[in-house]
Amino acid sequence: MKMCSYLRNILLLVLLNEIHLHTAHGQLSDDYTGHSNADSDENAFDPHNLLKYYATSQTTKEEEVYVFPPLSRLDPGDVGTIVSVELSPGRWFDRITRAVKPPIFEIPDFLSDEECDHIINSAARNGLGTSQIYGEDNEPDPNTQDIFRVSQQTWLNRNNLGGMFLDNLQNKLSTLLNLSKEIIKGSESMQVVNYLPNGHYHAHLDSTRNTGNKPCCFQSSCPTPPGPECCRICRYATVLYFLNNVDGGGETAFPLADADENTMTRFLEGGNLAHQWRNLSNFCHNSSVVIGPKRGTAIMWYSHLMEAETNYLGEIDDYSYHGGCDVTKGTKWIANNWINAATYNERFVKSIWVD
Ligand SMILES: O=C(O)CCC(=O)C(=O)O
Repeated sequence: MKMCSYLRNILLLVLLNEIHLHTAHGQLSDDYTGHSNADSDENAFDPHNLLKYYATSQTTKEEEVYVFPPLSRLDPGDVGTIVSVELSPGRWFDRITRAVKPPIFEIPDFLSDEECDHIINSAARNGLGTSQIYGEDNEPDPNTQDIFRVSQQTWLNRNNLGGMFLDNLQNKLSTLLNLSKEIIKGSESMQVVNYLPNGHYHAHLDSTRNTGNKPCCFQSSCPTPPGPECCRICRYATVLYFLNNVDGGGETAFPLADADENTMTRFLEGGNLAHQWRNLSNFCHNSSVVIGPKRGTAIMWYSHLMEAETNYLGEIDDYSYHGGCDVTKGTKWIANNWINAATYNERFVKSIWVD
């Protein structure tokens, strides 16, 4: 009896191994030929995970073995490198490297004036509310009365933006980031943010450190809005769009981009230095990368490393701290597209945003 079930498990393992490699390979050859596929690497294949997955599945039918597409990563080259990229048929854009650690790119004129207006108008129609910080109340600091994030925000989906607009944007993002369209479509909705004078967002990370065993929010059934008690935020990359020209201030700043290790160690020790550097009302122009808000420009950066052995979501990148400096005059509109990605261990779990 024992022998029988042993043989059945061996048979199952061989079968699932074949299905798994077939599915992962199909995904890759469709979407980005020429990239390494960690799952076809024998060292990366972990049969225990597959058996665990099978234990929760009802059948061995091929379509039930889902694999999240592996990631890729743009090579930034040196600071100042300009690469011309065709992001939609016949339309070329400059991709300028602004930092290497993390890779930060600026893409001027990524959105047209009409596209910027369309996003602002859709947000205004939807209505904006006071911006929140994930899982925390945005209360004033008791010592300084300083508020960490001062802005209004809303979320826009396909219903708000329209199918054609969103499809075009998602195609462009998939090409820009060299990531499968499935990853882009399975990512969070677009967040639109409006700042008035004195509005800002002090330096923060867009994603959560993977310390506990909580699932990624985009792969879990947490209540809305999700909180840190339930899931962690898994944002591999951010694409931020400046939607208008600002009369004064409103830069996006990265206080630690390309910093040396010593500086990072001192920052991570916390205390006064970290507090000062994160306060962009004071520190904005001491930051190593400061990008002025120019209508239509997109900034793109990675908040996580990519795990080299697997090509899935790696550690959070502490060099990616960033925020919005004080608006000193006028108003500032931006939008964020956060690109969610799975870790190797969670690669069999689909995004809740796709069917
Ligand atoms: O407003 C900016 O320039 C930065 C915004 C930001 O960091 C965010 O919304 O997460």
